[in-house]
Amino acid sequence: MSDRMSTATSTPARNTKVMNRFDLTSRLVARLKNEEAVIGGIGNTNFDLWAAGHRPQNFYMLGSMGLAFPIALGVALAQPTRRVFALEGDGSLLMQLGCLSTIATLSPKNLTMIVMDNGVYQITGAQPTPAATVADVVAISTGCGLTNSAWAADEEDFERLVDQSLSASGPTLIAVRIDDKPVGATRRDPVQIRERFMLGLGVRQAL
Ligand SMILES: Cc1ncc(C[n+]2csc(CCOP(=O)(O)OP(=O)(O)O)c2C)c(N)n1
Repeated sequence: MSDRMSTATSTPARNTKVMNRFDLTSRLVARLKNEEAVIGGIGNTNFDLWAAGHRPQNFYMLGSMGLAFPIALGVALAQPTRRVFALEGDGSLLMQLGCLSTIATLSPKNLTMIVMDNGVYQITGAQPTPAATVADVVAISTGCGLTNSAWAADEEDFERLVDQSLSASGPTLIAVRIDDKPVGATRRDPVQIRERFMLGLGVRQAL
């Protein structure tokens, strides 16, 4: 095996603390002022977003992996004065990598993406994802043209990167290593989730 190949099969270089998704989600929610949209992906990101305190501006993806960032891109482009956050699991992002180069190309500066990397498809039984061994989501994101991409070293660094993203000149991707502690559950009614979100974003009037 060549040096290059042996490098490619080593664990990604992530000098970061293993943190907790609910704690980080709660830290993010605590920093929100009011009108920010937050999109949670399938998997546990949307459960912890719900558990951190439901807001009308939250959207919880159900059913399809990897759509948190594409949905957030749409919201960010449609409402450029609104800050948009998106939370996605590593497994889901790896299934939908095409979105990263699209987001880099369109470059909405009001978009902050957070990758919750536990190295497993936790919700379906903790099968390992490629991020557990070979794939580094920050390296991939940077390679797709998202130059504001970084691993958060610890909780304080996470909060610093979130704050920094608010004044960045383009989209930001923050990756965090997390444990696989179990989480709660959202109420799973897709129509209700969509209607509530559209009301929350002011694009639909209450009946
Ligand atoms: C196209 C597709 N394949 C498989 C599934 C089944 N599935 C739902 S969530 C999930 C794992 C999600 O993993 P990750 O995004 O890393 O989040 P975590 O569960 O670790 O929070 C899988 C395999 C699905 N919903 N859609």
